[in-house]
Amino acid sequence: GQVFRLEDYRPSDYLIPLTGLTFRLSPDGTSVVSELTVERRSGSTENPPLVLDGDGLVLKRVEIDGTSLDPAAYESTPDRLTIKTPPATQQFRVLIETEIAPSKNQALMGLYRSNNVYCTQCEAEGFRRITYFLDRPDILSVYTVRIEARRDEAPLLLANGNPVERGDLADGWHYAIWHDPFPKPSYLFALVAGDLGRVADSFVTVSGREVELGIYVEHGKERLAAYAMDALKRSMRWDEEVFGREYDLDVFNIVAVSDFNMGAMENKGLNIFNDKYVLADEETATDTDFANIEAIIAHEYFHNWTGNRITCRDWFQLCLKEGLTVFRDHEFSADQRSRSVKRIAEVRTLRAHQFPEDQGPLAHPVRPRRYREINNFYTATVYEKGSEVVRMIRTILGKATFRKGMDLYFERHDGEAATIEDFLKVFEDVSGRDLSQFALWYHQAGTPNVTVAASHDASSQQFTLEIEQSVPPTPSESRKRVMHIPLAFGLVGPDGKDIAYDSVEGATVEDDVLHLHKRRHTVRFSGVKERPAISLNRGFSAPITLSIEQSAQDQYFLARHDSDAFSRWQAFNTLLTETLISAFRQSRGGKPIEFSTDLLELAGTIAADETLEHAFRALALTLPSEADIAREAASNIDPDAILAGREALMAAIAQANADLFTKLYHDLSSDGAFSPDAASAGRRALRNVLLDYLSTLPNGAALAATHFAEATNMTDRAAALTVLAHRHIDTPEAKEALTGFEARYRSDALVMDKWFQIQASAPGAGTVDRVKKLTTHPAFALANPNRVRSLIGTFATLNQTGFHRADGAGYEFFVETVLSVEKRNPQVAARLATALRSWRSLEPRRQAKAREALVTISRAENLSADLRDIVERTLA
Ligand code: HT7
Ligand code: ZN
Repeated sequence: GQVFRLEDYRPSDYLIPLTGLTFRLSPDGTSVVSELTVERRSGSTENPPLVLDGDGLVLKRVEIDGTSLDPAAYESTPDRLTIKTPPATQQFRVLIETEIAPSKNQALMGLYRSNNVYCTQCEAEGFRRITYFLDRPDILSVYTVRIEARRDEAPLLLANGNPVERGDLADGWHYAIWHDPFPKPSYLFALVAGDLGRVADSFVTVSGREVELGIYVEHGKERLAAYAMDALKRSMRWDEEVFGREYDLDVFNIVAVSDFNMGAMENKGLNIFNDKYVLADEETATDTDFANIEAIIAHEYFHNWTGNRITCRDWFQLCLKEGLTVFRDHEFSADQRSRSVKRIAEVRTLRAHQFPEDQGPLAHPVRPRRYREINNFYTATVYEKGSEVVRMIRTILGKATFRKGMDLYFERHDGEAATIEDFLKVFEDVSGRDLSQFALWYHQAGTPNVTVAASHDASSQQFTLEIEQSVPPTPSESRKRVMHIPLAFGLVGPDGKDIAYDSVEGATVEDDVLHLHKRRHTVRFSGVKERPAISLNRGFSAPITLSIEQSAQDQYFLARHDSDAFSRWQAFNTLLTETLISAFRQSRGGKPIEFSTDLLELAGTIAADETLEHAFRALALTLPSEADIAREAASNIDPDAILAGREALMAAIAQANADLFTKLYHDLSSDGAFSPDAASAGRRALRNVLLDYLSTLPNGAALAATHFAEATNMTDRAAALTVLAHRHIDTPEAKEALTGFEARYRSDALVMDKWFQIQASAPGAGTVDRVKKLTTHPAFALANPNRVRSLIGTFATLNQTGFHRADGAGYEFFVETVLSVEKRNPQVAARLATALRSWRSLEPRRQAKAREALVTISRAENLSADLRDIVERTLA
């Protein structure tokens, strides 16, 4: 396949200032007439061929300036239309008619059908599956779109921008015209046509303009969009208040569809969502679902400024919109909920998804320099690490200067297709700082390691840190440069308060942030009478791995007393992780597993500490996952031994705190009405974590069965079902709960996804066969990405013991499934295949089986570019 390189970027010879599109919609034969105003790039006196992108298109006709084009004057293939000698005028008009078949489109890119609704997905390169175009993000055009459809089939006709006109046509057809005044790249084009229910509301912007809001869902599901609508209005207000960004069209529409490759899409004025991220009520959605809906509604809305008004020059700049918009949605959720709890959750996600990517064969810089398939670069690195990089800019500049930089960014680049260099430049300009070393965070792949040794000298009252950074090699980048790492810190005194020091030398310190610019630093704090405990990387100020030589005593102390909530969580989590790694090694060596009573007691202290938020306590008590343990242990991984060690620690903590946990569990039962707010969700989270512990004790299955039977919301019901299916699968209680759940929700696809997920993640050798059998369940469909992700994706990413079964049965099933998904939807298949990326850290026997699986995929016939790219990089 072709390799695209950042350094090969050239502006296009032609621009398309205006685009008119007319769709005559029919499932098997939709006509698309595109009328383009094409312009030569200013200053250019030549008229080179006009080469338009296509993808599987059928061309019907071409006209230039109103005259049909002689077939000798152009060349067309399904993937390209070349107009050999365009008119020599500065501007000319091109008319192109193509025919497409939305009903046959199973890749869900371009124009397709989901539940009989016509919808589009154009990012990254889907527009070329609709019509020939300069399908690249630096070609900004003003679109006018006319949609024609049968009124009975599609009473609703939506496109980007503002509605202009609608009316009837002959033979039961009708039309609507939409105009989007803001120039946009083709990847933001969208159209929806069908028969949907509507939830209407309105929003008055800060300057007093009224915006009509609409959320469109399947008929009968309108009630389930109430939470999403509320989240939308909160997002709109927040962006005004925190970033000074006002909405700019008369309408803002969101459509929920059930077949969607990703979470949602920020098309200008017409966001299209995976219905999983719109529909919710307490009966069907968990607290995590509510939080995700809030975050994704906000994320897509925030793209209106970061992505749409200012877009990307090319796809190498993807993090310009994605990292920044993730940062904005993180800040929004932090303001709506608990900031410290949100931060802990973010870091857990980063470590679970981005660290393994950065530390494995698929590692790439936040701004990659090359790609073969852009769809494979919508990654945790671009999104989550991209957000962390923006957060570091704010840490370095301070909040006020950061905001000035953002204001300048919007002022300077509105209406443009920008680059990471443009983004960094605004912050250099407002701060007067040189960010060239900092820019390595965008250009250099890999997670930096920072090692720290601390020492105190009472006689000279000096506290010294020996700090060293290193970035491990990553594919095609063996030598790494030294990075600027901002580490927020505190020196914690015996009373738990941060102590003051007289002066510091050896590194720059500003506002309790230590700035590392060199490979090694010796940092000396003077005027430090007593040896403090060092709390480093507070709030996770830099996305690094940190190893500090620290006594267990200090770690316990920080876990009890650090004033920074994140670091307090981190200290306890580090204690747990170290314990679990040694438990894993003991279990692998066939030794009995023992735990320190201090640790078991501390778990009880945290659980009962009323000064801590419920959600914080729930997060602290959630043991590192099997995948977390595997990642931290790094090599020679045996998932069975990891599971055994983790289960042993669960049980030991539960036994040591049985009475306390039982009492807390009962005290936390809810009496009032359901609310999805963060405080109520926190109570449920803590109670459900306690259930998990208590279910390891005698009568655990009965307790979980009662929890299940008495649940009045999906959060509690799913938590109980998980405990039953994961820890007590062979009991009658588990069987009854699984059947009861299935009977109750059989016709609700999104809830059935949870039923698939819970079973697919059940540990143990038996799960492979159960998952295989579930692929024939009537609620399962290989063509639907949500179903595939729930059953197959969950099995491959959240089931360490099942997927990595020692005999390779998990892999065999996986390979077969990935290859059948690929036939319809290469993008979803490629993403599934990334589940094998950490194969080299497995113990030798599993490693060989995993490699065999990858090789089998790589040898399949007619492998898609998407899947080939992932598999070849994973094996390299
Ligand atoms: N910007 C959106 C990306 C997206 C996407 C990319 C490739 C294929 C399908 C897709 N659907 C959505 C999502 C976002 O970050 O907001
Ligand atoms: Zn995004």
